[in-house]
Amino acid sequence: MEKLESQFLQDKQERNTAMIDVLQHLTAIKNETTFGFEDMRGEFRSLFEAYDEKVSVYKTQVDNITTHLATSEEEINNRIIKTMEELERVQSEQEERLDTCRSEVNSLRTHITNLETPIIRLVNMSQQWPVPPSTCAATQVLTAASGSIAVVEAGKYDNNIDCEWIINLPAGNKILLKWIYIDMEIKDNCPYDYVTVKNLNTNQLEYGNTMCGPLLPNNLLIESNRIRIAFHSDGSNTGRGFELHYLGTE
Ligand SMILES: [Ca+2]
Repeated sequence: MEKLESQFLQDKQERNTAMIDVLQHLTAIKNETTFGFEDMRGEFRSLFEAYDEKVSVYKTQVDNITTHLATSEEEINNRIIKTMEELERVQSEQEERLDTCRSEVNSLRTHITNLETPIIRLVNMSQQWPVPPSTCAATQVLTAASGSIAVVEAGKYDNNIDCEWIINLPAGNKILLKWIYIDMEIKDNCPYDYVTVKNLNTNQLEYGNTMCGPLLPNNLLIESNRIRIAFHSDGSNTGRGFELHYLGTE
């Protein structure tokens, strides 16, 4: 009986010891696990904080880029609008210039056409001129629509002569002059022998001055129905004088 009791007590003690061991072991596991959780928590917290910081940086960058893009878009739009306005202005200017050029070309064309017809008629008439020229006399008034004027028909003119031809056509006519030849004593400003053409409506000298020498004056359409052609020679040196054809044109 004593032996059984002793055996029972020994077993009980051994069980207690084993239980204490198990409890200690469990406590150690619990402690380790707790520490582990705390470490993990700390790590997660750091990770979240770093993540938040990065997100904040990215967000700022995205905001900057968005603002920049909006500004750039506005600038680009403004530039496009300005460029379009400039293009429209240039186009408008060019159209205006083109209109002016067209108008000038048209008026020039009209002017040429107006001049062309009487010149062609006069050239045709000159080629088969039937009328002998009116030669030098004190004063001759010519009212025919066309005619020929010469100081002399042939040879040389005399010294000390003055002659004038007044061409008097109906109002509204213009007078076209075509020079055939000119040959008279030459000197600067033509003080000795000379011919002049005066517009009797304006009292202005056509060609600007007296003419002499051998240089053929340009053909001229005078905007007047009345002109005076005058010739003068001094006391020495003569020539063939001049010949011209005239044509009245409306
Ligand atoms: Ca002379």
